[in-house]
Amino acid sequence: MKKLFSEHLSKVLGSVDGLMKKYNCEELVVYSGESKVIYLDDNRYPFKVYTNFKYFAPVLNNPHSFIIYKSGQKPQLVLFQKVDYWDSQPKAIEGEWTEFFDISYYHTLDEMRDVLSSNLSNTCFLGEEVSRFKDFGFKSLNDQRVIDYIHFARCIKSEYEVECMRKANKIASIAHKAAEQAFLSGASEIQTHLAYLDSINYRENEVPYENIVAFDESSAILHYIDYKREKFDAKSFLLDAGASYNGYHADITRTFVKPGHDAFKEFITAVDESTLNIISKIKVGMNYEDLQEQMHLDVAKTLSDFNFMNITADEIYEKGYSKLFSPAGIGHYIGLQVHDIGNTLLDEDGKLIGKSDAHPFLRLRKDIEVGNVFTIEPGIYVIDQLLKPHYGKKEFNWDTIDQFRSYGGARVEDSVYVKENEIENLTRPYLP
Ligand SMILES: [Mn+2]
Repeated sequence: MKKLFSEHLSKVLGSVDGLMKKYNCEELVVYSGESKVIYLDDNRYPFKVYTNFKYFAPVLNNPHSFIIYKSGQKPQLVLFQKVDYWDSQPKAIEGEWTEFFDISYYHTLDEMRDVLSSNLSNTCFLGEEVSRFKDFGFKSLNDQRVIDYIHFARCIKSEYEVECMRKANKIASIAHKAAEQAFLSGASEIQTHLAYLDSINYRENEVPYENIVAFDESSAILHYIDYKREKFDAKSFLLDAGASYNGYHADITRTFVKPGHDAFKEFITAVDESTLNIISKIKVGMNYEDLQEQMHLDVAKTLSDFNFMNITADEIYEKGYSKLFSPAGIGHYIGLQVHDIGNTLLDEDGKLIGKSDAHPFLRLRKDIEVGNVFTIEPGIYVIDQLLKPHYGKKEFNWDTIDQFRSYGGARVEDSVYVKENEIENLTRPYLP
């Protein structure tokens, strides 16, 4: 891992060298961020480190800290460590990666200005809380061109980053299995959620996004997080939940059903086969939006195979009816952010790709490149808000749709890594 990290850091610093040359800046300062106070309260929201800060180093829980880098020099990591008796005192930072940084500490916010260079007129600043820094004399605060340059570079993952995501998938797979067992043994939605956290010793704010723990018809609510407290005899369970390693995320969805519901079990299998089918179509250089079309071809076929409609799969696809049952995007970049950044950038100069007219919810529609990591997550749901305008139409088999409504829907989501001659599935080694 140390060698991988060293290569990763060289890649990161290499792209920073490029942007500093291009935008005439001699030094880059990246600020980790601050924990926010609830309005007119003295409680704080959980601290979330600035993603471009953790791109340099796996330091996740140190607000008020800095990465300072000058081209060709060893990067500095300046960590803030408050000394007081109210909070547990931070420990010295550890890890084999630490030797690649000059690490120092400071202890009161009054010292903050002094830990930075005395002259910042050629220093670009990146990070939140720009108001604190507005009188420091930086060359620029969050210059969009600098941000774009880094975000574009982040689309191509280093081997270190991929290894972190493999580990995140492994952790999430343990929790997925625990949640499946909780569901099968009759737990409520919230108990199933807690079983997920418990199995990997996570507190609630450590999951990379709020777990979607949806039983029965709630599975049709795409971002369902209103876990029911009461137990009931649920039939199906859609779990969309992740985990993290060194700040890199996993995002996995599986759908389960209790024994005795053979038709829905086969339906889940069809969605699962679609996930693997779409992954098998991935080629370097193709546009990601083509995978969205492949999903709709698969959805149309499944809707036809399971008698949701009285017309052929081709007609379902041509008429756009698959979008009623599958209204979401096929996936997204993943990395330091669950929906990783850089998805709209066509180049390092910040040229943007707009939204798709055909698929406005699709987050990613760039050409697929070696080094990308993204999710593939087809799903089919019975969403009455979308079906309502079509109620009564003879092309739809409403009896079948009524039967499936109580299961909500099914989604199966893996993450993949695009290599030169192979598409590596980062999820399947750990979870069927
Ligand atoms: Mn996802």
